[in-house]
Amino acid sequence: MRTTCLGYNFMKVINLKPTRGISRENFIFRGLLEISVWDMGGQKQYLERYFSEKQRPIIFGDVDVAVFMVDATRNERFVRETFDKFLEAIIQYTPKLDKIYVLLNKIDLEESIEDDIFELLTENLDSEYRKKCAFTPVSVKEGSAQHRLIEILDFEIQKSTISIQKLAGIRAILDSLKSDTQANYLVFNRPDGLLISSTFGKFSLEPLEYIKFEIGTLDSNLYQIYQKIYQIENKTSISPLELSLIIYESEENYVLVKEISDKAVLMIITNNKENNMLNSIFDSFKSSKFKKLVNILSNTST
Ligand SMILES: Nc1nc2c(ncn2[C@@H]2O[C@H](COP(=O)(O)OP(=O)(O)OP(=O)(O)O)[C@@H](O)[C@H]2O)c(=O)[nH]1
Ligand SMILES: [Mg+2]
Repeated sequence: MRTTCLGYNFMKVINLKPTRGISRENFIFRGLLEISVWDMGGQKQYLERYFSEKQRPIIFGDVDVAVFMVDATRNERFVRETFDKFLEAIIQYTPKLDKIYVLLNKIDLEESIEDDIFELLTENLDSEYRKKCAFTPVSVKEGSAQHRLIEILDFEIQKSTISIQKLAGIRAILDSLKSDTQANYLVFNRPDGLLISSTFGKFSLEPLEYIKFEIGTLDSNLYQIYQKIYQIENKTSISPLELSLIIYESEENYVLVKEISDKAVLMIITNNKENNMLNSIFDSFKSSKFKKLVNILSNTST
C-alpha cells in the first residue's frame, strides 16, 4: 500500500518488520479516494484472533475491498486453511462484495511457484466462492502488484459518488482554465504521483503513473543567495522562498509545474509562446476558479 499510495520504491519497504496484529493506516489514493487500510499480519500467532467469535464481525464486516496476499514461494497447507477461513468470514460478514482479490506475490523470485499456489488455493473450492475470487500473480519488487492495486482502487473510484463529484468539479475548472488561457492542464496527486485529472480527455490510467514531484533541491542554495541580496539592500525581514513554480521552455511552448497544495501538483503545457501566454496563466492563478481548484484539491475530508 505504501508503494502504491505513497510512491515508495521497493527498497524503501524491503525491510518492513512483520506486521504485528492489525496495522491501520489511511491513504488518499489519486487524491480522490480516502482509504482506511487494515493490514493484518500473517504470522500464525495473530491469525487465531482474527477469526475468533469476538473479532470476526469487527474485522470482516463492512469491508469495501478485500485483498488476500500470499507468498507464492510457500506451498503450505496452513495457507489454504487460512484462505478458507478468510473467505468464509468475509463472505459471511460482507456479503455485498462482488470480488475478492487474491494476489500471489513475489513472482520475481526463481523459487516462485504461483501455479502450485493457485492449485493449492482453488482445489475443491466451493464454486460460489471460486466465482468471487480474482487471482493475479504479482510482484511488489517489479511493480505489478502496485499496478494491480491501482486497477482495483480505480474501480472503487468509479463506484464512489464523492470521488466522481470531486473529479467532475476538478475537470470542469481545468476545462475552463484551458479555454481562458489556451493551455493544457494536468493535475497530479503528490503522495502517489498519479494523475488526478487533465484536459486531455478521459481520466487516463496508463502512461502517467508514478511521477515524483520533489521541487526544491535547488531551494537552499537559492535561498542563501536571495538572503544575501536582501542583506545588501538592508532589508530586515525576508520571507522564506517558496519554490512553488517552475517554468520549462521548449522551442514551441512552455511547461509550468506548480505546487498548488501539499497534496497536488499542476502541470500546464502552453500551445505556443505568444507574448501574453504566460501573463494570462499568471492572471488565472489569481482567479476565483483557480482558488476553487486549490480548495477542492486541498480539502480531502468530505
Ligand atoms: N523478492 C520479493 N520480495 C518481496 C516482495 N514483496 C515483499 N517481499 C519481501 O518479503 C518480505 C515480507 O514482506 P512483508 O511485506 O513484510 O510481508 P507481509 O505479508 O506483510 O508479512 P506479515 O506482516 O508478517 O503479514 C520482506 O522481506 C519483503 O522485502 C516481492 O514482490 N518480491
Ligand atoms: Mg505486513
